[in-house]
Order: sequence, then structure tokens, then C-alpha cells
Amino acid sequence: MTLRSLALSLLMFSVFSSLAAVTLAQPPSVQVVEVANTLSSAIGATHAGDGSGRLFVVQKTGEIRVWDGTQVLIAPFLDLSSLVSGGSEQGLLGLAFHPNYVSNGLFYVNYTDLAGDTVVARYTASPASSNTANAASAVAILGFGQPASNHNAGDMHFGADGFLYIASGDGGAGSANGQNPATLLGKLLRIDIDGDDFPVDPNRNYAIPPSNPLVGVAGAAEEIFVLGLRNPWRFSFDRANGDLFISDVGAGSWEEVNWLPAGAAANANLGWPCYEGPDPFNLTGCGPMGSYQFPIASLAHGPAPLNHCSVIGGFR
Ligand SMILES: [Ca+2]
Repeated sequence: MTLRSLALSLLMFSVFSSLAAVTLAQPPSVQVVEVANTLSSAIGATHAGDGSGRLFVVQKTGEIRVWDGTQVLIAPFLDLSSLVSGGSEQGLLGLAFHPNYVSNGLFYVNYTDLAGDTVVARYTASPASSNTANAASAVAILGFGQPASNHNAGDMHFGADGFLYIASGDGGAGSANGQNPATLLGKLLRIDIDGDDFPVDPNRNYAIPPSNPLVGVAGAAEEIFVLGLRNPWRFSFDRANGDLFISDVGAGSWEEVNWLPAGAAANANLGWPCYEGPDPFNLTGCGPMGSYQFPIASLAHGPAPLNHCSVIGGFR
């Protein structure tokens, strides 16, 4: 990771470095360097793991733009704006490069389509060093309906296990989808995109990791890895040890930072909508308090100085 891309990451890290100040040693001195200021609705930036020094900036409007180490290239890497709905929290919401991108040129996007439903699709850049991907290379990986225009989450990352993790919001409207094991809504999903159940089901161009926690559970969606989420807008893995951090945007009272140590994340239930932060929210149909995992940090809404905005993600 270049100094500049590190600086971008640390912009978000700063959100919760202050939360963890009690337990962390003095953080290293960092410098924030602005590398671009002309990208509208930029909601993420990542690299391809190819050592090129390029950053790929995701625009909610549907474009992926390349920062080549010096400047933002005018031609987009990929332009999905004609496929993407853009109201409310809709749009192009996630981008993840295959761990073997250098050799296979594959990358994955998560967006809401013109009907507002979630699409995870694969595209190809050939050669992988190209600054423009093949817009005609789309392969549908996974799709599911969205009952509302908000709470689409959409962040995606490959874990050290090689599986693709997908953040999914609860569908909006205070729903209890996060507690329903039959739906993909309100979960962190984990799929094996190197496996292939296609073309048996065009909505299932992937395999289920056999170690997923709900494999074999009657009526459960086997893609589920973590339950009980509201709108996990961004999440991240600690590159040093694989620990998982999930920000969950709150409803009325609390914002959450959730910490799931590597090896202890599968089947964790983060509580929504039974609990919001540390407090009960809607206990209808909920289990005992001990069946839920509570945030490492809960940030209250108002009044000042506790008037925190949404916690949208961060890195350790
Ligand atoms: Ca929670």
C-alpha cells in the first residue's frame, strides 16, 4: 500500500481510533495527503493487489475511477451508471478484486440495479494491468431483492480464507430481517466465488463454503456468516490477524463498532433489531441477552457533545 492510499484509509481510521484510545498504544504519526478532489459521491477506494500503486475509487453514481499514482484518469475503469439506481442509499456500493487478480483479471462489484435490487457481478480486465475493464464481461454472481431504497450496505472484501464477504443491510423500515435466517438481508454473507453452482441457478454462480455456520440448517440461507445487522455500510479485516470490524449504522440512539476476532466471527449475532448498541430496541421474538454479541464501541446520538453522526466504517 502506498503512503497516499494509506492516508486515504486513515481518513476513516480516524473515526474510531479515538474510540479505542483507551486500549491502544499511542498510534503512529500519520499524515493526510489529498490526492484528488474532483470525484463526486466517492464511497470507497481500494487497490488491486497488483503492486501497480493504482487506487480504484468507487463512485456511488456507478463509475470506478483509476488514480494512477499521480492523477485520476479521465476514462473510467468501468462505467455502470446505466445499470445502477441512484436514489437514497442506492448505487454502486462495493468493489473487491480477486486475490489472484494479477493472473485472472477478475473483480467483483455490488450495486442496486434499476429495480433497486442488489446485484453482485463479476467483471474482467484483460490484461489485468489495463486501466479499462471490459464492460461486456459481466457475469451475474448473486442477486436478491431489496424492499426499500435504503439499508443496502454493499461493501465487499475477500478474507484471508479466499472467500468473498458481502455486507447486506436489513431492507429498511425497522425490519427484523437481521434475525431471520431465511433471508440474506441484515447479514454478513460469505461465498466461494471460485466454486461454481452455475448454471443450475443463475442467482447462484458460486459455492457455499462448507464451514459456513448455517450449512445444513433447514430453511436457512447458507450464505450467512454473521447475523443481526441493520446497515453495515462498511466493514474491514485487520490485515495483521484477520479480525473483523463491522460498523453498523444505528436507528435512533446508537452507532456501533463491532469487533469479531478471527476464528470467532462465524454465526455471531450482532443483535439488531433486538438491540441497538447496548439498549433493547425491539425484543419481540428475541432470545436471551446472552445470545447476542454487543459492540466494542457504542456512540450515542445527541445531545452535544455526543451528537455523533453515522459510523460508516474504519480500519485497524
Ligand atoms: Ca448490534
